[in-house]
Parts: sequence; structure tokens; C-alpha cells
Amino acid sequence: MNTKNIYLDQVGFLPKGSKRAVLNFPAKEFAVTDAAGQEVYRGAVTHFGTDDISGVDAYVAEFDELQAPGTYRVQAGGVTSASFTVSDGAYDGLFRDLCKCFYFLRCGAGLSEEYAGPYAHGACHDTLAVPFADPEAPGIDVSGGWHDAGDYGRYSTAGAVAVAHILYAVRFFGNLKDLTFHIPAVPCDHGTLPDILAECKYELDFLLKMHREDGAVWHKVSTRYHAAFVMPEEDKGQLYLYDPSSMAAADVAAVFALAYTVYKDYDAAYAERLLAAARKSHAWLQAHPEPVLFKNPPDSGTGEYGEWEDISNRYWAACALYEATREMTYLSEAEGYTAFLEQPMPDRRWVPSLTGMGWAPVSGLGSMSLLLTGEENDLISRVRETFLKAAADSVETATRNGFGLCMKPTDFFWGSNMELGKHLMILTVANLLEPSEEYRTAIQRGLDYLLGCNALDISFVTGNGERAFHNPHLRPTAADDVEEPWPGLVSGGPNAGRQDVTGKELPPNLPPMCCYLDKVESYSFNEITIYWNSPFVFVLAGIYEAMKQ
Ligand code: G3I
Ligand code: 9MR
Ligand code: ZN
Repeated sequence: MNTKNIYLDQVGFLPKGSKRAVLNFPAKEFAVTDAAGQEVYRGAVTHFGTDDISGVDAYVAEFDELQAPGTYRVQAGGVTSASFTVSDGAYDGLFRDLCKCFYFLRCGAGLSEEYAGPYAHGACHDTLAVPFADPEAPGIDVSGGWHDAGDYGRYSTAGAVAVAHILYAVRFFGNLKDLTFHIPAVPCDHGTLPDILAECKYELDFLLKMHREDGAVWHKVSTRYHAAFVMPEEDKGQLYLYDPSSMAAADVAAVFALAYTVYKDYDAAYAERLLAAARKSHAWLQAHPEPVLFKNPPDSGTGEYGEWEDISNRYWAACALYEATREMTYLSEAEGYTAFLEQPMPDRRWVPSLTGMGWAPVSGLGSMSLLLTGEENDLISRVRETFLKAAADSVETATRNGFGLCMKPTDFFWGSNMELGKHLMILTVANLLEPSEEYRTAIQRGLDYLLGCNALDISFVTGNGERAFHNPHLRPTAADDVEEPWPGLVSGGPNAGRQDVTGKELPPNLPPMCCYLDKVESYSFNEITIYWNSPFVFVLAGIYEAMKQ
């Protein structure tokens, strides 16, 4: 940490975007050089000082004026940065890679060499699953969907949230539907589905299998314990379906209602099936007004995805169903949950509010459905104000450190990069409500952090950036014989909680941003999940759209 470093976004910048590098040593001036080593820009360095997230005594180099397309490096004090590009398509490869990861995480059919190259593998987890609570009952086919993460579990709430991030991006921003990332074509009413919708359909089809005839939704399907580090097709343990939860019923109802609004233009029959299933789960929720929470049963140990409340989930379902059908009962139901969501509760573990966004709090997704209605009412104006207020808070937080990063010390827990994704999604929505350069700059700084402008000098996206992390806690990557993981995987990121044994390898009292190891064993720092990739699909779709204007 004592070496002289120049931290910056190792992928690059859009020509009209704000551009910054951070030096951890004093310098008066910096230069930007092109691929031929020629100086193309020179500017003054300003001293920011030390902050409480990184511990870096930051010196800032800004070069917004550099707009000519090219590949560059920043130089100062005899130090040369990683390279980066300036171009209208600076994030094209990243955008495709982030989306293609969902294909690489597909469970069930196996990945062919045509689409997966060296990461091809055989069919997996396609045996029948039995209820954990009643293992003698007939087996059920729940094959398909995406592996959740570094493990091979498939969890209904996590899957619904990841699909939703992507489908909200499709609803808000046109560009995502034009993105191609080489996956098998899926026919629809008028030709083939856009790649992004074909990929989301793979998970939605699985969620339809997790959705029961009575409207209940199995909380998860997995083996009893996590598999060893083997390829997916070698993980042959019995698959169990774990008890339904109200969070699963609500999240799945919500994502089906949202998906209905997208797929109705492509595959009318499929869309109707989704909406009917959404209504059925909603009816099941109405018949179960008390929370049906989930805890791992004794003698089992895969991902729990436990939540302490289900109101944010019920709110999301009601809002999404309202947006899909415009039936007033759903809107009044949603309004009914807001007293709980909006109450001040400083000591809450997961604070939902109207902007809640994570794998557990999902009220922010419901609020996005309300914004998509284009209607005006009291609830929608409160939603708008809450998003703008949260975005303003992020802008303010970003002034407190040299990285211009909208993260507080308390944001660096397990999956901190999703916390970053949450802030950037809120800023992206705020920029739709009231376009502002302040919001766009905060989004850019957040992307910069993810892509290398951080105290670790690491890009948290595999294959994107000269110094990208490359040892994700991801079973296929650890078990295959390919040197590099596939590109586009987002690491969980720094975690001051250090919940796995490798945390002890780091010195105590590190600033939160430095609590990270690029080690395969480090699941609390360096795992990947579908819902850590999906927020950045939303954010990139948004930044491209915003910078076009
Ligand atoms: O939200 C609170 C925050 O308010 C508080 O300040 C902070 C400090 O303690 O904690 C925050 O809660 C954290 C929570 O994640 C937030 O999402 C918990 O500490 C943290 O332990 C919890 O970690 C979760 C982890 O499972 C352990 O339960 C991760 O979010 C979650 O992504 C992860 O999920 C696993 C699956 O179970 C299995 N598959 C892989 C996946 C990723 O590692
Ligand atoms: O690989 C598992 C990862 O997906 C989970 O997030 C993590 C926490 O539940 O657990 C990992 O599995 C470890 C297990 O919990 C304990 N034995 C070692 C496993 C691999 O590191
Ligand atoms: Zn599988």
C-alpha cells in the first residue's frame, strides 16, 4: 500500500464524460500520453487529503477536456497508470461481458463450445428435486435457470431480483435490446427474441417451475450442503426444494408481472402465462397475510437468503401488478405498505424505505414500477422525492473522498459492490427524473471505482481492465483447466466484516476499502453472484442513454 500509484478506471471513459485519476503521492502536474507515448494533455494536480473509506492521502488529476478517441495512460512523478480508452463505445465490451455472464451461469442444459468456448460443460442439476420436508414425495422437475453464484444453488428471490434489474433496464432504456452477446437464439411471435430477453427467459422459465400450482413458490432448490469445488455436472447430490416463503411468492409475482409488460410485445402467450402466474402468487399472498419467513432447516447448509420482513416484497409485487394491469386494488394495497416502509427506524438491519434495493429489500424495485406508470398521485410524488433525496445524499457523500465515490464506511460489508450498484441505480433513476450533471458524474465515479479507481488498484470485473481480479470464488472457474475466468464477473468487493478465514490474513484496522483479497477461498470478498452483475447492466444501459443526450 506504500508504493506510489495512480488509480483510475482501467476500462475508460465516454468522450463527454467526467474523467479523473487519483494519485496516492504528491505531485504538481500530470500528463496524459497516447498509445505512441506522446503527451496529449497536461494538467495540475490538486490535493484532496485523507478520507475514512480508503485511508489514501489523495491527489486528484482531472482531464474532462480530453475527448479525442484513443488509448491513453496518465503519468505523474515517474509513475505510469494502467491504460484506458476514451471512446463512444468505451463500455461496449464490458456491457456485453456483464450480460454474457448469465449465459455462462446457466444450469441444466449444459454449455456448448459454440457459445461458451473453453468454458463449455455438460448438463447439470437436471435430476428431479424432492421437497426437503417430505423427501418421499414424487420428484419435481425444476431444471434450468442460473446458478446463483460461486455455489450451485438456485434461489427464487435472488433470481427474481437479478432478472428484475435487467428488465427494468429494458423498460427504461432502449439500448439494451440491441445488445448482442452470442447466445442461442430463441424464437418468438415475430422472429427471435433480443439476446437480453432470451437470456432472462432462461431464468423466468425456471422460476415458472419453482412456482407451484397453488401459487406458493419454493424458496430455493439446492443440494443439502454446498458442493466441493467440482464442475457443475459432477455435483450429483440429491436436489431438494426448500419450503415456500412469502418473500419468494412476492418477488416471483413481481418479476412475472414486470416480465409480462416486456414479453407481451414478443410472445403474447408467454406473457399471459407470466401474468396469470403472478396473479396466482398474489392470491396465495393474500391468503397468507402473515410473513412466511425462511430459515435453513437443521442438517442443511446452502445459501439461506433469510429476511426479517416481507413487506418490501409484498409492496414490490403490488406495484408491479398495478403497473401491468392498472387495477386500482393493487395500488391501494401498495399504499397500505408505505406506513411500514417509510417509518423512521435507524437501528434496522435492512432498511427498506421506498428506495430499498438489495437481494432482501426490494421496495425500490416496486417504486420503479410506479414511476413507469407515468401517472401522478401522492404515492408517486413521494417516490420521486425519495429517489431524488437519496441521489442528493450520494452526491454529497461523493464529496467526502478523493475518489468522488458515493460510498460511506458502513457500506463496505459482504457484497459491497451491490451497495455501490444500489447507489448508482438510484442515481440513474434520479437522472431520468431530473437530468443532472452532478448525478452523472457520481455515476461515473462509481463506475471508475468498480473498474480500478480504488485503493487496491484493481478492477472488480474479470477481463475488464489491465489489473482486473482473476480468482473469483466460483466453482467452475476453480475446477476447470482454463487459466482465466470468463470475462464480466463482478466481485463482491471489499468487506470490513471479513466473514471468511482469509480475512485474518489481512492486517487489522485496515480502511474498509482495503479489506479485500483476490483469492478463490475468499468467499466473503471475492465471490460473484447474478445479482451483483445485474445492477451494473442497469447502470451501463442508463449511462449510455444519458450521455447520448
Ligand atoms: O444490511 C446490513 C447493514 O445494514 C449493516 O450495516 C451491515 C454490517 O454488518 O450488514 C448488512 O448486512 C449484510 C448483508 O449481507 C447485506 O446484504 C450482512 O452483514 C452480511 O453477512 C450478509 O451477507 C450475505 C451472505 O450471503 C451471508 O448471508 C450476502 O449479502 C449475500 O449476498 C450472500 O449470499 C450468498 C448466498 O447465501 C449463497 N450463494 C452465494 C451468495 C453470495 O456470497
Ligand atoms: O462456496 C460457498 C459460497 O457460495 C457461500 O457464499 C459461502 C457462505 O455460505 O459458503 C461457501 O462454501 C463454503 C462453506 O460454507 C464452508 N466450507 C467451505 C465452502 C467453500 O469455501
Ligand atoms: Zn447446474
